[in-house]
Amino acid sequence: MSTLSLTPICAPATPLLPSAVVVLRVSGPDLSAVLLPFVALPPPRVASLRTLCWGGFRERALVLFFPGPASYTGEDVVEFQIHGNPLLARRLLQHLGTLGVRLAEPGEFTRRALLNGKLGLLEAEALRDLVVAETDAQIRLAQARAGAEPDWISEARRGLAPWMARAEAVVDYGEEEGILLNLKDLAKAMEPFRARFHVEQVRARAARHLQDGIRLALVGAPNSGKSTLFNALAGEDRAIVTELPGTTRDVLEVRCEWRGLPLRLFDTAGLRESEDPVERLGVARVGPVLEMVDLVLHLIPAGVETPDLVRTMLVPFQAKVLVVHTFADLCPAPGLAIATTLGDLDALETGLKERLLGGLAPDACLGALATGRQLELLDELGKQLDLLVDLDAGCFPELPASLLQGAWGLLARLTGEDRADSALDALFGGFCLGK
Ligand SMILES: Nc1nc2c(ncn2[C@@H]2O[C@H](COP(=O)(O)OP(=O)(O)O)[C@@H](O)[C@H]2O)c(=O)[nH]1
Ligand SMILES: [Mg+2]
Repeated sequence: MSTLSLTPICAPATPLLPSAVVVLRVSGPDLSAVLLPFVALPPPRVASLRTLCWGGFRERALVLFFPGPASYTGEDVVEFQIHGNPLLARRLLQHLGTLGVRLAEPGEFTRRALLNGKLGLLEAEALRDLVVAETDAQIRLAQARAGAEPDWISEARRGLAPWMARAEAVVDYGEEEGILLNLKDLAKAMEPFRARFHVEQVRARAARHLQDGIRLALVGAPNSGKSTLFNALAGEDRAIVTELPGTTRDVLEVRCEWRGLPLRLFDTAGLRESEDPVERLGVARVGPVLEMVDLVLHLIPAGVETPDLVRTMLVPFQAKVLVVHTFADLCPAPGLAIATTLGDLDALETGLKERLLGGLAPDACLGALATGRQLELLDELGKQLDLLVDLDAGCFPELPASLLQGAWGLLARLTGEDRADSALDALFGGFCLGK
C-alpha cells in the first residue's frame, strides 16, 4: 500500500469543552521527524507519559504513536491526551502549526484513510452516519454498514466481468471472428443480479428512512386530532390541545422514536379559511412543510367530510399522503383508523411501517445501503439490469456492451473505486472536525 505524501494535519478528536481529557490527533508522513523538536515519540502503540513544553506551558500528556500504514489514516498518527482545557488544546494546536502541522478540514482524517485504501467509500459513509446517529436502531444500522463491502456487490462484479469481456470482444472482433453474444444466456446470467438489486432497493429505501429519520407532517382540518396525535407520538405534551378550532397556529417540531421508527414530527395549523391574521399565517406555513417531509398524515375525523380547502392543498402531494381516520372510538371508520385518546394507534404503526419500510422489520435492513447517493446509484443499476435482461434479439452488439459497462461503472461509483472527487467532497463536508 503506498501512502500519499501530504502535509501533516491535526485536529481535536474530542469536543473542545472543559472536560477530563481532550484528545488531539496528528496525521502525516514521518511524524517522528516532524515532531522531534517538540516530543520524542514513544514506541508504537504504547501509551506513554511525556512532558510537553511550549509557550511557557508545561503539560504532562499521554502520547500514543501509530506508525503508518497500520493506523487509522494509513499515515503516521500521533495522539496527545491532555487535560481537558479547551484553551490549552487550542494553544497546542497552534504550536503544532509552528512545526508545519496544519489544522485538518472536516473529515480529512477519514478522507486520507480512504485515499490510502484503509476503508472504502461505503464504510466512510457509514462512519459519518454512525457519528450522528440519535437512536439505538440508527447506531446498529450504521455499524452494520461499517464493515466489509456487501457480498452482493462483489458477487455482481464477478458475475458481470466475463460478460463484459465477451460483449466487448463481440464489438471489436465479432464480424471477422464470427463471435456472437447469446442474449438468452446473457439474460439468464443477469437475472439473479437483477433480482438481487431489486431486493436491495427495497431494503435500502427502508434503511434510509430508519437511518436518516422520517419527516412526518400531521395535516388536516381544525379539530381533526393533529395535536393530540403529535403529543401521543412524541410521548410528551408539546402541543396545546383544546376543543377550540384554530388552536395550533405555528409549525411545531419534535424528534422522537415511536415504536422503533425515528420520527421528526411536524404539527401544523388546521387548514381552513380564516379572518384571523395569525391563523392565516399559520395556514400559510403548512405548504413548505408539505414540500419537505417524507410523508404527510392527512387526519380525517371518522364520518366527517374533508373540506375542499384541505383536499385542494393536498393534491400536489398525493404521492406522499397517508389518510388516517381519527376519532375511531366515536364512529366506525374505513381503512387506517385510530382512537388517539384511547391510545389505540396500532393501525397507524402498521400503516407507517408498510408505507415507509415496505413491510420489512427494522432488523431486515441491517447491512443494507442507506444513503441518498447509494440509493440513486442502486436505482440506476436496477434499470441497467432490467434493460440487459430484456434485450431485443436484433439489437446492435454495442448495446449489451455499453449496458454492461454502464452497470460496471455504477458499481465502481457505488463503492468509490472511481475516486470521483464530487462524491468525496459531498461526503466529507458532512463530517465533524478531527474524524
Ligand atoms: N374521542 C376522541 N377525541 C379526540 C381524539 N383525538 C383528539 N380528540 C379531541 O379532539 C379535540 C381536538 O383535538 P386537537 O388534537 O387539538 O385537534 P387539532 O386541532 O387537529 O390539533 C380535543 O379535545 C381532543 O381531546 C380521538 O381519537 N378520540
Ligand atoms: Mg392543533
